Amino acid sequence: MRLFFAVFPPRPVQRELAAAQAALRGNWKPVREDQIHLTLGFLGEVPEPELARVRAAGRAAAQAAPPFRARVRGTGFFPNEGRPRVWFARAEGEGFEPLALALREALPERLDDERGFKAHLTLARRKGPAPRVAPVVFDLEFPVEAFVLVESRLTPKGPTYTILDTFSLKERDERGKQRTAKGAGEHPQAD
Ligand code: 2AM
Repeated sequence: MRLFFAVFPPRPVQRELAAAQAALRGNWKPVREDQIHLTLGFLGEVPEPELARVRAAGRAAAQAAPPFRARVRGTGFFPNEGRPRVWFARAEGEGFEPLALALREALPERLDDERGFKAHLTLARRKGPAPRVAPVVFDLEFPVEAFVLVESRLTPKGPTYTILDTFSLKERDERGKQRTAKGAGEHPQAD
């Protein structure tokens, strides 16, 4: 089974990100709106007997960061602007790196991508000749309270994703608890 760990933004955020895909011209393949996500770790093909270990790694990594807020502001290209293959929205958030690192430490033989972790949400993949897309500025924010383990099945119509497990991020200390306690919140939940 082909597996990856990811954070899925809420639907309204996915909708705004997908709206930017209208600017694509040529052979760019947009990511389907409800599949827009941020990969914390791509495991590739994993034999089924290893699944329990992968789930355990997810549970352990969920301790690496309390809930946090993610921000999405701008776009970029992988591997570079000159020969773009992936068009993405850059994500920031204090928990992304610790979570990706904790997963990598728990599953070093599966998550040893030497390119390093770059928090991003892929918006489109280039399949042939296509012009670059002008930079887009977003003003998006969303709470990250969990990440998921996803099974991806590749089909001629595109991938299908099945969520196998959800790992909630937990507040760990008194300070953290106060931050989200009713009435003491710095971040009113308007969304
Ligand atoms: P991407 O968004 O940068 O393309 C599922 O395929 C997810 O795993 C994608 O979001 C993809 O990241 C990520 N991924 C990382 N390495 C991959 C690889 N070698 N092959 C396919 N997907 C990979």
